[in-house]
Amino acid sequence: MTKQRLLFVGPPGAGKGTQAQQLALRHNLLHLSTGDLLRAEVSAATELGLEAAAVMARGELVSDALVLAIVRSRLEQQSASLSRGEPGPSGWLLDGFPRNLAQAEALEALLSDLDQPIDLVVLMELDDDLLMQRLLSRGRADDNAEVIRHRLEVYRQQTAPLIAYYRQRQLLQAVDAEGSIEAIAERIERLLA
Ligand code: B4P
Repeated sequence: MTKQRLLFVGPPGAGKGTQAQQLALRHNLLHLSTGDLLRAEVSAATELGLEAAAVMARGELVSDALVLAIVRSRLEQQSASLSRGEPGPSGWLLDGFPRNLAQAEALEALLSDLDQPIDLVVLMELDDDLLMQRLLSRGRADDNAEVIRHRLEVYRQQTAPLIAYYRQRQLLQAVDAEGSIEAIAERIERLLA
């Protein structure tokens, strides 16, 4: 059976969101992007959004408690709906979460409660120069050279340790994230079989 509980990890701009969205559609997976969920809270000007906005604009990580609460409620909802026999995706794809070891450990505990182990962690790898180019041309509010440099630094310090964490658990597969969107999608598909 195809792997259906997936994490996408990689530096900002590697294309996690781009690939995750398409893959989730192709395989009918629940797509949870913590970046998108946070941006939705910011646009709706909720209390949570107001708290997250300034942190995101600086290129730093929003608090673990806040992000965890969002992911936990979505995964618990899906699990409850599945156990009631309701139609809907049975697998999921977490994009941009976890982003540090504390989040990874909290996720491990949550997934053990739900009895839903991770099948695969996809690491998208790309050079800093290309990351910078892609993000500058995307032009989101947090995509300016100074903030991008800071996000790359935060990635190296806080997120990159996840590579060893998941490699040790034999879950990690790296993908070259340079090339066309279609070529990268094919590389990822090969890992799912
Ligand atoms: P995210 O929303 O996760 O975004 P990202 O890492 O910047 O981008 P991604 O890798 O998804 O790239 P994309 O597909 O868009 O994070 C934003 C912020 O949210 C963080 O800085 C943080 O503050 C907060 N946050 C999120 N999750 C958190 C967590 N768990 N804990 C704490 N804080 C959290 O692609 C980038 C660009 O490249 C796009 O323009 C795309 O069109 C282009 N592109 C994609 N693939 C391409 C290809 N093959 N060739 C050319 N261009 C390509």
